[in-house]
Amino acid sequence: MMSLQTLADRVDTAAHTANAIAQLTDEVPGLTVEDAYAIQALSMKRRYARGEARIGVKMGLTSRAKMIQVGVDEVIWGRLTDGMRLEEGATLSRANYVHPRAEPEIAFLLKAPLAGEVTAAEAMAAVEAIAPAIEIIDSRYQDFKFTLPDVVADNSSSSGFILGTWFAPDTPIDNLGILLEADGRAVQVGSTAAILGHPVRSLVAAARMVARAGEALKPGDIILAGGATAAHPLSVGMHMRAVFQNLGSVGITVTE
Ligand code: OOG
Ligand code: MG
Repeated sequence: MMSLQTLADRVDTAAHTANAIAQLTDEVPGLTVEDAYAIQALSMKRRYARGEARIGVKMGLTSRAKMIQVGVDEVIWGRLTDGMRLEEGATLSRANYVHPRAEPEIAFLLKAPLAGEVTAAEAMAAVEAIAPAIEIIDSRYQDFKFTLPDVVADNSSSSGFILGTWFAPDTPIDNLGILLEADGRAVQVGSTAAILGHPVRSLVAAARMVARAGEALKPGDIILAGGATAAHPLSVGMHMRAVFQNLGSVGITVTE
């Protein structure tokens, strides 16, 4: 069996250089989800060594639309760094990605730690603010095709995110309409209710899953709840905008 470090080096280099690779499970069919989270942790160590800092986590495959699009039906998580954050209204350079896609999400900002089994009420009590967001995902695997261990090892396709305006934590987010627009044309329509029935359930899952890895969600952490709709591919020149009922919009323009 290939060492987990070798596989971590491989996914990290693919992300760092924006080059597609074959699925790890092509070569290591027995790769477990546990191995995959260990590979993710090792690959993130390389990013931290390059100067990036962990600033939160992202949850993935928390809606049916997302599970169906990628053919994996388990909730997953990955780590977010300051290097992945893009400013609202800024540009994204297509050259830095393999095959980027955008998806509308809800972001939580924490004011208190969260770890292990917590209730939805306990999770909400730890929230400082809520924002609309776009996540940029970019699988490092050829053709955006992967199995569950592959995507987990690849930091759950994390590659960028853009946050809109922060709102008070008691802002209702259980069923807000969402429109994802590419150059002003609606490409996805959905609701925050698609995220596990309520985005707070994703925060509850984050507390549990991150604790299983021996870590905790900390004050100041940003947690992305997962795409409410299928993701849409980004191309050069495109203006991508997500419009959220009551929460405003978040946008990004793609350059070469
Ligand atoms: C995996 C990451 C999923 C989400 O919000 O569901 C994700 C992928 O689709 O490549 O970020
Ligand atoms: Mg996502």
